Amino acid sequence: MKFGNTIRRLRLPLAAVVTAGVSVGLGTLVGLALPQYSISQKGREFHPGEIAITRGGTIQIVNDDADLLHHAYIDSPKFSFDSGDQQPGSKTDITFPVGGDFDVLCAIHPKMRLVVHVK
Ligand SMILES: [Cu+2]
Repeated sequence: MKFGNTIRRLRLPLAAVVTAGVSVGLGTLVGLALPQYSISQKGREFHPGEIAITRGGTIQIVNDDADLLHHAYIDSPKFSFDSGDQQPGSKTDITFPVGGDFDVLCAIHPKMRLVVHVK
């Protein structure tokens, strides 16, 4: 990890964020400084199942799957995350500080997979 490098990269224009061509059928972008993408977990699936964001971006995973518990996590050499148990109705933010392609998985439902491309 070279922090100098990371800091330099963070200065990339955030305006490039929205050009990722992602169709987010969910949620509403409300003019926040940083775009926040909303991911549904209905039917034991992430919707959308794939998303592209820029470094420093945040996605929000919403457990809108009735009374089911989910448990989102990322286990990669570059970046790890663990939501703990996601209670029904809860919202979990994940901010990606580094670039790369990441799988968000569910510890309870092995078939659930969300691919996040961070540029
Ligand atoms: Cu799950």
